[in-house]
Amino acid sequence: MSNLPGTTLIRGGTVVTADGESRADVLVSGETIAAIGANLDVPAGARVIDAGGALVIPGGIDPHTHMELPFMGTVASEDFFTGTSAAAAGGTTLSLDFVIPGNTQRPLEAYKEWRGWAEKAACDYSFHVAITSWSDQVRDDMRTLATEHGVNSFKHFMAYKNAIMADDEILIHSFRTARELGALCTVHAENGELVFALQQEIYDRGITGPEGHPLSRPPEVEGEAANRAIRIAEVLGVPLYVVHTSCEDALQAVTRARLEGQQVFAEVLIQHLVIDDSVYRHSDWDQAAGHVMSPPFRSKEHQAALWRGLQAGMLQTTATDHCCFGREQKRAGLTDFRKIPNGTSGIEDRMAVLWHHGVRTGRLTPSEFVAVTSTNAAKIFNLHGRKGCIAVGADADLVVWDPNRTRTISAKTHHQNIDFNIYEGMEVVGGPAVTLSRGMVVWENGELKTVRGRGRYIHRPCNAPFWQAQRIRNSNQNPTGVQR
Ligand code: URQ
Ligand code: ZN
Ligand code: ZN
Repeated sequence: MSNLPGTTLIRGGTVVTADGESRADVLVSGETIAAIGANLDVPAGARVIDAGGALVIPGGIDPHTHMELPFMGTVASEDFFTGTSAAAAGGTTLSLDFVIPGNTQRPLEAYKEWRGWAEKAACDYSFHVAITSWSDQVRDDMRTLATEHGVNSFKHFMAYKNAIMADDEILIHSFRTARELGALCTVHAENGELVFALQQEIYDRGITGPEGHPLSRPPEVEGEAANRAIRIAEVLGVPLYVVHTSCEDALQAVTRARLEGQQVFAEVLIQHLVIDDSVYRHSDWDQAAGHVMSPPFRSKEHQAALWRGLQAGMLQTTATDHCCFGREQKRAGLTDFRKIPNGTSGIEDRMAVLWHHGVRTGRLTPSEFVAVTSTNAAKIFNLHGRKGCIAVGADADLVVWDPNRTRTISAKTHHQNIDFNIYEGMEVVGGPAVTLSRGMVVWENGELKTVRGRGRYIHRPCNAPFWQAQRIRNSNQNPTGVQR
């Protein structure tokens, strides 16, 4: 049976959106949704997918991935084809990845380089662009990227000193330019100077193994940076998105700001919800090192706070920070934890793990699941209407979600290009029976049907209506007093 886009009727399912559930059929014509309704007629020649007993949800959006990232002396093992294919196997049809300029590289040059790498993608993708230095040229490149290349979000790593770290001066220049462009600022919130100092202190005390990693990045280090970025964004009047919020310290900073009416959005990684810091005390070095990522895994108390934050709407999106470094790559830090490449996988498991630990436990409703795995990210990054929804005219990124599909997660059977899986052995109930990417079946009956290069770069316009509610709290930023 051809899986190329044509006319497909997904029949008998329960359509679940961020706003509710309804028994409805979904008709796909070519790459877009053509009709939604009960008992739709089957057009001549249409392919029929029987979704009886299953849910029909929007394709997942992972707002935080790093395919083939050059980092810490190596390159992430997952590339844009294998990574977006593994995403489809898990129900994710759009990845927001990161362009991260090298030390002397212009943002625009880096962007063009990453666009080249991503041409092999199997499903759609887009790019946040990191600002890792400052000059008039960087400012000009931000303007070009925002006005000509559909980049509406700029990333700032407040950690990784002597590498890609942005100090306060860079934050201020970049945030001001983002405000002028109507773009969103995002941050990796850890105090990079503190991390650097603590790493040195811990190493000098003779702690060289992976257990040193979380010791050098305690929650206070993240909480300080999150609050600092939030305050800078408040004073400069720009919307802010905090990536991988991993602890209560950072969550409290986000919550305070949101309750004050500031436009701060925040993301949580699935792995931070279900894996705790005991992994760093594993007797097997490879097991412990395989979990080295930043911010690190935290105690169960922080996990409970993150679940509350997700349920309360203080955390709006779930992501994976999919950044794969296999066993041999991690062993670069065999005698010095500071040299273990930071990153873990997860793009294939994100939605099933959240369904199992979120919906099946009653923490989240199916609609909230759709909101935090797809719709909210579409709204925040100004894609809604085309992505992250089930609506006539939207891209036919759809998942027939089988709430009873069971799987035991393992590196032996996953589709991710890495010899390690942080969820190894976890049994999950709930998963994609069928995934469609712009109308084409890319995953069905446990089989990948992706086509190399069929993924498209998705432009994201600035000035998202979702951000316009931003109250400019500092009057000198808005002398006319006019609400923008
Ligand atoms: O910091 C990030 O988001 C990238 C470099 C992935 N690595 C990680 O440990 N999170
Ligand atoms: Zn990060
Ligand atoms: Zn990341």
